[in-house]
Amino acid sequence: RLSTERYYTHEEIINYIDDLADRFPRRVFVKTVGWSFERRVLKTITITNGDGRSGKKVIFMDGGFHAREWISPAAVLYVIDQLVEQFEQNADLLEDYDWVILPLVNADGYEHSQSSTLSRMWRKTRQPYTYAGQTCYGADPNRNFGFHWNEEGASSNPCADTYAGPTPFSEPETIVVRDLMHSLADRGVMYLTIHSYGNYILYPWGWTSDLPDTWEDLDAVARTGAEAIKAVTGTVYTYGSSTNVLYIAAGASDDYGFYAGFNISITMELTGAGSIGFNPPVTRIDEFVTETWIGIRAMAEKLIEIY
Ligand code: 0X9
Ligand code: ZN
Repeated sequence: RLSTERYYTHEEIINYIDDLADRFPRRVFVKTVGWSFERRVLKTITITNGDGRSGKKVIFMDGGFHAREWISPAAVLYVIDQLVEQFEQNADLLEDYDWVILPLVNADGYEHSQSSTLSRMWRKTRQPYTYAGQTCYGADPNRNFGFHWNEEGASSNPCADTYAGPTPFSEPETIVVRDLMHSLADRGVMYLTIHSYGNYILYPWGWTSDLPDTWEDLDAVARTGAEAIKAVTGTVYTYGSSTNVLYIAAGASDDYGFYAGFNISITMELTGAGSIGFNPPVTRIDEFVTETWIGIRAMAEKLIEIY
């Protein structure tokens, strides 16, 4: 069973989903979707109710874009655990929807941030970029998507934490997410990407302060998630468009997913504040991932009601 008492390594995350596919061969499918720059394997887990019906609508979720946001892959694994191991309680979420989940996008950065306390706050990927005789590592995967790329809230400096990369999709990891989005787009109803921290439920746009035409649906889903969490744990999540409630930042995956055809696209910034920040103590992982699940479950239920 999944442990919420420690943070997993990349290898443990892969082993965990591979093991579920072995144990639940009718309901769970694991697929290699690519490799990171340093050749770590990237795998998705597809969770179904096992009825064999193909062409269902899809919820696509990912985690671990930013290396230091360790609670993100932990929360995504907990969602996987609920949908697979607690299937009976969650069968309604899998009746007309399949869930496709990529638990760890930035495998290289994540491993780097676990390698020493000096690297604990690493954010980006690990591909080296040399500029004016200086080598710096990585692009910000959440500034690397090819939609209004590098327009606002991103940097052209390879040494900056929000480096957009030399070109859109310069990182193998963002190519993997882009290609998954396009391959799922005709069935894709919701894209959920899990970050930390700050307690936000964000929807497009993040490249402009304008709202999409369908902002009321986006707002209804986000509000449902925030209200569910508030009701159960008391934690207050702020919801709204990325630009309007957080800051403007172009080239992120949420805007790209919405542009690619997902009706609902949400970035969740999980709990972690003050001295906890990016580093929730292992004793609180369980509390934060169960809280996240309450919000995600409520948003999925709302989605199923609307679409
Ligand atoms: O800046 C980001 O990439 C996200 N915040 S984080 O602290 N996890 O780095 C927010 C992204 C919100 N979405 C857009 N701006 N499109
Ligand atoms: Zn992040």
